Amino acid sequence: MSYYYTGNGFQDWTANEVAHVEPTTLLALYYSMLRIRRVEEEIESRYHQDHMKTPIHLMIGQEASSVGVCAALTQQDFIFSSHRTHGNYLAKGGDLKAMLCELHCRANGCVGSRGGSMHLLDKKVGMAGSSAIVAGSVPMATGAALSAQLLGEERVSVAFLGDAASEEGVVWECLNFAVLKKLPVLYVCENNFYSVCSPLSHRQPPGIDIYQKAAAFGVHSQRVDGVNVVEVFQAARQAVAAIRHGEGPFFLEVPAYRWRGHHGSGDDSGSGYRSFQEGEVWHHHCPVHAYAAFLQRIGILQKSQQVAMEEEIRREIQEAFEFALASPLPEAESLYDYAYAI
Ligand SMILES: Cc1ncc(C[n+]2csc(CCOP(=O)(O)OP(=O)(O)O)c2C)c(N)n1
Repeated sequence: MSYYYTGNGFQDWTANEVAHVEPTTLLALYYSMLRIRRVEEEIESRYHQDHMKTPIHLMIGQEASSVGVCAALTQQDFIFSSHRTHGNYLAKGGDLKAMLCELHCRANGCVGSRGGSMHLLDKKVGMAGSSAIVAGSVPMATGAALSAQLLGEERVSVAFLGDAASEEGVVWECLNFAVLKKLPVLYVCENNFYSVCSPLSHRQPPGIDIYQKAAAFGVHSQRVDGVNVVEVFQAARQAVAAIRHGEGPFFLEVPAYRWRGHHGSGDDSGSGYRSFQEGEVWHHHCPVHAYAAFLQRIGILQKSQQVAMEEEIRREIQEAFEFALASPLPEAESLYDYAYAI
């Protein structure tokens, strides 16, 4: 559905529109999106081998929200993710080896093999939690923001949530509380228009957008083009600056299409709930390739640089998979470690 696509298309951009973003940042945004795309493609291509002992939820097509938002944060800031974690974690500076070890259920995974893909956590880089309970990230981020405020710590907390999460009551309780207390929290709604196989139009009434509902709670709220990483970055940067300045919570709705099925590998379009034609509209606005073409047009990305980036990422991914597959499985005796009650 191109309904939410704002039509900004990179073709129409001029260099002026990115004048306030350093060229090094523009390149870093591209590198981070490309890395996430290639990592997920590799995970997908190997998934059928069954070495990864975890369900997976790919976010190919949705890279710009993770990358644009996390580029506006410091390492001390916290993010909380849903079940669709890979992009959020890697964009926040996550360790690819630790992530792949986690997906392969290895002892040196970032959650010691306890989490799998849906429960990545790595406090070193501010990946403070993720939850497969839809909307679970929202109370966690709100609580972390309250804690930072009470402790006088200068930290912004971010909750990534899906469009279906906005149908959970806890989201609105949290928004109300965050506005009341002026909490340092940013809510990022990655709206991909589907809850598993259920389209947004079957679940929410037309004419009232998610970001408008948030605005009705008194949250500073905005919708940005979710295939345009620079637009996401600039909106997140402004929001984070205002949050640090004490202006209270912000909400960004970031629409972008999920190119793959809800979980596992492959595209399930055509299975009855959405069509291949719908996806094709979005494929023309690929957040990674359209951005690369734009950067090349304005002379910031050279073809040779792009080739070198691809090669560096390819090597990193290959090494990380080799590392994960050679890593030890957890010891049976460690089964009850971290268990609070047995
Ligand atoms: C509280 C709760 N209800 C239902 C589910 C089952 N479930 C898992 S993912 C999902 C869809 C989530 O959609 P959304 O929040 O839009 O995120 P997306 O998968 O599109 O990224 C559902 C309903 C769940 N995990 N938790």
